[in-house]
Amino acid sequence: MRRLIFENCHILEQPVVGDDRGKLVAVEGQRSVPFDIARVYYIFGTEPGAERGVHAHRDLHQWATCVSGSCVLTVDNGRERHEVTLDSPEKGLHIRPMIWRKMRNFSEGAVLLVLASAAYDQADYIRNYGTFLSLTGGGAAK
Ligand code: T46
Repeated sequence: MRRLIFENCHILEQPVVGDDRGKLVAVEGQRSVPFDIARVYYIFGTEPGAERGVHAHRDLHQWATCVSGSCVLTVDNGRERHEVTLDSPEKGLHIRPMIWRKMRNFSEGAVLLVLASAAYDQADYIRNYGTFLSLTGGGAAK
């Protein structure tokens, strides 16, 4: 199921396969997420009060889910800003290119799993919010 956060930004819920042994979610590129999966990384051991992200990507698609614990992801397209709580391995946020993101409020033991459409590339990052706004044509998001 897709739930719209704003244009270009959706929560994608994944089907859960469950039986009396427990649960399993399989995520497949071009099927359960709308891009080929080129890279997987996960963030864990986050220090209390830490903020991560605080950038946008030019071309990268990502799908992020907390497979354990929770965190709050703020997404901003230059015009609108929303907070999404990731607190279930059954749902994740599809973050398209040109979305400014910040992650915070990691619970103890949180593990944020991210599937990405391309290999790690520093040149794809936009780290200056003013540059991001000039590229999106937005004013500061409310
Ligand atoms: C994003 C959010 C959600 C690598 O060597 N390879 C990688 O694939 C990644 C993602 C990071 N790194 C290195 C680069 C830095 O030395 O790991 C270190 C921490 O990376 P960064 O400060 O970029 O981590 P976050 O949590 O601020 O951002 C990450 C992703 O970089 C970013 O693409 O959208 O998670």
